[in-house]
Amino acid sequence: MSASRVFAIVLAGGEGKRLAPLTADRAKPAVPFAGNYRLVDFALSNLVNAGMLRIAVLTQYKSHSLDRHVTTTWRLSPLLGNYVTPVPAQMRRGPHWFAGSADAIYQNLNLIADERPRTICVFGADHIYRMDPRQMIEQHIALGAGVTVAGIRVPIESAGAFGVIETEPDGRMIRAFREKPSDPEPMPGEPTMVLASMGNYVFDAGVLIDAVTRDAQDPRSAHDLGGNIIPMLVEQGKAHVWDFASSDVPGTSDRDRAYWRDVGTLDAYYDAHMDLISVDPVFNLYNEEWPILTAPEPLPPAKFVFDEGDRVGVATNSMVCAGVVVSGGTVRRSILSPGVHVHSFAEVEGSVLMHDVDVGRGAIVRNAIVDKNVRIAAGARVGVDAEADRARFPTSRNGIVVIGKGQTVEA
Ligand code: ADQ
Repeated sequence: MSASRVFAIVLAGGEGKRLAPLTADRAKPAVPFAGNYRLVDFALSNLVNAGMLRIAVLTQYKSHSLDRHVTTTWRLSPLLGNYVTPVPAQMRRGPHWFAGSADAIYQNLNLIADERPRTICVFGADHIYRMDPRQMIEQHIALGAGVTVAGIRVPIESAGAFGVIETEPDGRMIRAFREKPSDPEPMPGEPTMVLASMGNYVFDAGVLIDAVTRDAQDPRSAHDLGGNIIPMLVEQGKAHVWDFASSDVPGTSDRDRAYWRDVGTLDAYYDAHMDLISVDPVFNLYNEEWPILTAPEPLPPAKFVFDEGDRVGVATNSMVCAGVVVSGGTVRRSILSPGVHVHSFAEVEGSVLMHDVDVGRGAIVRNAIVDKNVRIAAGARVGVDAEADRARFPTSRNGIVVIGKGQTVEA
C-alpha cells in the first residue's frame, strides 16, 4: 500500500502534568526539545519521512503554541491533498472535552469518514526516537491484524508507566495487554524485562471505527486507547505486536536504532538532552537520511567572543543554536537554544537553556532546565546549593532545578 494512502492521527492532547512547570502554558507535545525542536516534531518527522502526507494532529489542552507550531512549520500542500493539520477539540458529540484518547478519535470520526482510508496510524506525540512506520504497516497488513501495537523491551521496574504486552508463543499475537500494571508479567526467558507499548498503533480503519464507537456507549469506560480499546481488541483476537527491535531506519547506528525515550518526566526530559550531547551520542540528530524536521527561525549564526586571560567565550560538549552569543562565559555539556546569551565570567554546565535565556555576568547555572525568556541576574547561583534551590524552584527527583518561563532569578 502506498504510504500516502494511509491516514495518520497524532494524539497531541496530553496535559503532561509531570513535566510541570514546562507545561504550565503549553501542551506537552509543544514543549521545546534540543534547542530547535518541539516534542511533536519527532513523531511527525517519522511519519513524513515515510511519505505519509495526510496527518491530523488532535489537540486540546493549552493548544495555542502547538497549533501555531504545526500550522507554520508542518503545513504541506493542502491543494495537492497533502496536509499536517492541527484539529482542536470541537465538541462535536456534546458539550465536553475529549474524555480520553479513544474519545478524541471518536469525536473526530468525521475526519476518517472524509478520508476513507483502509489503514490508520495513531501515534503518540511525546517520544524521542526514529522509526519507519512503513515496516510496522507492512507487518500489520501481512498478518491481517485489526490493530498492531509497537512494542519495546523496558526494565520491569518501569512497567507501571506503560501498557504491558504479553504475546502468544509466536511472539506476534497479543494474548494480554494490561495498562500500567502493578504486577507486570516479565518476558519469557527475560525476568528483568517487559514488552511495553510505545503508544503507537496501526489500525484497520473499520476495526478502529467500530471499537471507538462501541467504547463510546460504555459508561464504565475511561475511553482510553491503552486502557480500553487495545484490551477490547486483544479479547477479540485482533491485536498483534510489532517489535521495535526489528526497526531499521536509514542512517542509524546500532545504538540509536534502538533509541526510544518517553520524556514524560523532568528527569527523563533532562536525560534525553544529555544523551544528545554525550560525545558519542546515543541519539544522533545529524542523521541526514532520516532527518528530524522543524522550521528553524531566521537568526544570525552563533557567536563566541573574548579570549583574555580567565575571560573566555567557549562552549564544549554542547549544542549551540543560531542566535546564541557566548561572550566571555564558559559553557559545558549544555544545550543553548536560539537567542541565548551568556555573559562574561558566567558558567553554564549540564543545563538545558531554552529560547532567549540571558545568563548575566558571573552567574552560575548548573544541572538546570531553564525555560524561555528567563533572566539570570549577574552573580546569581542556580544548581550550586541544593537546599537554597529547593526553596526557590521546582526540583526534579534527581535534583535538576527547573526555572519556569519568563522569570527573573536574582542574585
Ligand atoms: P500515556 O502516555 O500515559 O500511555 P496518554 O496520557 O493517553 O497515555 O498519552 C498518549 C498520547 O495521547 C500522548 O501523545 C498524549 O499527548 C495524547 N493524549 C492523551 N489524552 C488525549 C486526549 N484527550 N486527546 C488527544 N490526545 C490525547 C500511553 C499508552 C501506554 C503506552 C505509553 C507509551 O496508553 O499503553 O505504554 O503511552 O508512552
